Amino acid sequence: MTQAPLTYAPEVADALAQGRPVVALESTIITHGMPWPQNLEMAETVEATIREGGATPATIAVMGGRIHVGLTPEALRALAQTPPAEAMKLSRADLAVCLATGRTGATTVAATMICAHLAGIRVFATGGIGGVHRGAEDSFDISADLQELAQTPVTVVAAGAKAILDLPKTWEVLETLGVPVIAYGQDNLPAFWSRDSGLRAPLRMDSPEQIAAAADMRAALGLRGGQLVANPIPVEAEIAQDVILPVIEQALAEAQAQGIAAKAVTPFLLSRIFELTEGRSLESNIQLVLNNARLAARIAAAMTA
Ligand code: PSU
Ligand code: MN
Repeated sequence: MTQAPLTYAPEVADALAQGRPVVALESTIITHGMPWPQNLEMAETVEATIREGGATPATIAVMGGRIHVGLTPEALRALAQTPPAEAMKLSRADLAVCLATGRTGATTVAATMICAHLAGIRVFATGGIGGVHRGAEDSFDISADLQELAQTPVTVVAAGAKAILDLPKTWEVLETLGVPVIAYGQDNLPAFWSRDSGLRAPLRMDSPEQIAAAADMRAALGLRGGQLVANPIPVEAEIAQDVILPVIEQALAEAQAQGIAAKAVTPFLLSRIFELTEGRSLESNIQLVLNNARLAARIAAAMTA
């Protein structure tokens, strides 16, 4: 039988063998979510932030028929310089095909959760998860990230779902799927670039220890799936809802007029919002990822304590 083709960076293998905290990181945000060279700067700073938090970073990507769990500085740079058209955007549906054909692939939230779980990593930090797209009643475009949260036992730290989505529908689907959506340190759900979506969170927790204990309890109860920790962007980095919402509306209208569909939707919207805000959305996006990395490192430490 074919074995899962995992290649560990030496520091990740050591940390896992010694029971030290490890935080997984995705790579689609590098290849399809941010432009060069800010994508590399973000990826390097996120790794450094996790190290400062006392955990080992494991950025996950597919290269040469192997799942790489932790990338060398050279591999990280090469990935950041790969044009979006040359890297597959991998979710549950395409992971095995990418591996079997030896192509280069960047892992979304869903694929990163699968790989992290195979590698024995229980915590993962990202920017924002995918979710139910606006107009999903016609397009049926619902990110596979939601199904993955329902079945793979990894705690995902994000700044909510990306505000380009239909947020109320996204939270409804997660509730239906039995995924705990936990706002960190506040009563309302954050909305990616803004701290407050105006929507009340189904659950709230105020410490990494509680979040780690809830993950252990799910396992003890035999419940499948992970947890979503919705961590609000730092105040100084947020873009107010009344500023970002019209920009999102304009980007969505352009996507529709140009017939952008399927996997191209999220990358198109993110890059148009970046242009329309003259880079401000990207700076906020980077700051919220760093903030999520800090919290994820603390949760990983609590899970190994
Ligand atoms: N978070 C970001 N930027 C991104 C993403 C997350 O700050 O680009 C990526 C993640 O990999 C997520 C994906 O899984 O966008 C969702 O894509 P889709 O809507 O096509 O499922
Ligand atoms: Mn989609």
